[in-house]
Amino acid sequence: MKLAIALTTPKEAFETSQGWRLLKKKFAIVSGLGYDGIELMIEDPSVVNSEKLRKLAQFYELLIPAVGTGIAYLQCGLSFAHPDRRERSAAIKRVKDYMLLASDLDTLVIIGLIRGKIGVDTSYKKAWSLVRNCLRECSATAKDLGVLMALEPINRYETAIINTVDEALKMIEEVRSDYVRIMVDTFHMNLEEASITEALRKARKLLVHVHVADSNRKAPGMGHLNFHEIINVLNEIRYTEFLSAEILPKPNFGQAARKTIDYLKKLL
Ligand code: LER
Ligand code: MN
Repeated sequence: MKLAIALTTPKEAFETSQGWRLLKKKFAIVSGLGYDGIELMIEDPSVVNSEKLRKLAQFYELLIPAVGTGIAYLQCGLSFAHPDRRERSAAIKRVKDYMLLASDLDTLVIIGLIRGKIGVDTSYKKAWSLVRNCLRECSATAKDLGVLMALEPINRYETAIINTVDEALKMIEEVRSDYVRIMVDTFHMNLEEASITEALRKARKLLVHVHVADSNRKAPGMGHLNFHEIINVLNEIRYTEFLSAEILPKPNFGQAARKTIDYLKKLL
């Protein structure tokens, strides 16, 4: 398994030279600590110069295992479950833009919070079908570009649509595309799964990415999750992709990144 850390990139990182300098500093920290990759949470992929970003990653010998899309929901309200068709089209357009960027960077696109929440006047069934239809539409582009989408179960306090691996597998079965796979996040699993190890075994065939965070969203080792057991099961199911730390930058990004790699390296 390879290790990465997720980095939230502000828009300025791609729009101003000062922002780009700060981004470079983060790449230098992550590379210096010995990580294999850096996952990038990006608000608007259309402002990113993918060639420049690819070269930056290459310079620091970092892979980009995934592009995170949640900020497009948090900052711009873009969502697959939006009751308004035009809003859903905007979310689909944004995900297609993410896929274009992902194709240039040779990476996958996370479908996490961007699927949205159930609207006040929408039933669970309706929201489910809205998300399914949007995923179907996006999967045609995913196929054309050869880019995978990684559907992430998220805990109930952030969305009611797809909280568990079982629900993600059901959605993927209904979408019927080889380009929609599953990823998990240990923080969400801790809140939603009856057994984290059994859920990982169920996800095995379609598992393409793993977010790691402890029970409190802090660096692994700072809460009460059993990472020894989690890594054992990931080895058992022959998962060889990334463990990507999506953690609170506490007390700061550099120290949280150091704690994570020090802790996980001993378990790998
Ligand atoms: C949000 O809690 C999360 O885990 C993100 O990866 C979803 O976009
Ligand atoms: Mn996550």
